[in-house]
Amino acid sequence: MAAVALVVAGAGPALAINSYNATPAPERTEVGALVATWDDDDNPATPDRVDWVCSGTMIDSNTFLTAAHCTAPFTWPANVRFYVSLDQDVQAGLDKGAAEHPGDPVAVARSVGVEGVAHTEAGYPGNSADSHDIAVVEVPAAAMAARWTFTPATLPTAGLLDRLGPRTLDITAFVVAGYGTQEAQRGPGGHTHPGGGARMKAPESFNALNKTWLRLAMTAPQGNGGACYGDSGGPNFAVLGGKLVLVATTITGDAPCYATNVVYRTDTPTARSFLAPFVALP
Ligand SMILES: [Ca+2]
Ligand SMILES: [Ca+2]
Repeated sequence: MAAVALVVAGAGPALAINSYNATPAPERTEVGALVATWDDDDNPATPDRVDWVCSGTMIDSNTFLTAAHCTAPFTWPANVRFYVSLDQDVQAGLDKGAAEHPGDPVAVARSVGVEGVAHTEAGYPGNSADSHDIAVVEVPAAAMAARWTFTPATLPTAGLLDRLGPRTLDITAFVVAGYGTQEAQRGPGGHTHPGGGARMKAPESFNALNKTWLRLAMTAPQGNGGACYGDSGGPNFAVLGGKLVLVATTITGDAPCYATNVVYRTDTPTARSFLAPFVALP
């Protein structure tokens, strides 16, 4: 199992939300990209790298839900800075920003996003039963509202998926969203994101449920799509009573990521106790 952060992970899945059965998701105004600047060559004299690295979701006016493997301090150089962007096409914005602000990664990041402060669940990376792979980025509400109009996602009540149970989940529609891409093609001049960096969505269906994980089928023949690099931290919604409920966040999958999206539940005691200081839970 490989973590699916775009930059943090080394090798692994190769497909993406935008690879099959996926469509742009401009209506998912609450879904955003996690953008970072960091010293990627251990040389403070050269400019930091700037890129989108993960996905996430606004769960109230100032809290962006993402994955711990996207923010954990031990996975980053000490000078990392995080920004949240709710733009539809973050890659296009970064390309434009890079042209306008050469050698100034902070200005490039600010051209697409609002800077925030990451809070990573203290128990991450946990164990296979509970990875504690959840984090938030706290952003200034006024700056977010000045830049974007968005409706925060609805979180589940405690133990919602257990109460629904496999029979109901089997007939429930799921939607995954994120900015993920195929594995970045890196070269001496940087790298490219084939088709990635824009907000996409795809349908999924129920596969299995355990204490902290939900497994969602992303099999193409069934009409499903799925998640891959850069989709980490992004939302997996259950469609319940016609409304989208953010029941889990994208964490990992089976290489090469065409069968199952393995997502971390937001209705568990671990997730809820972590989120409680940041958001009013239902
Ligand atoms: Ca550097
Ligand atoms: Ca909040």
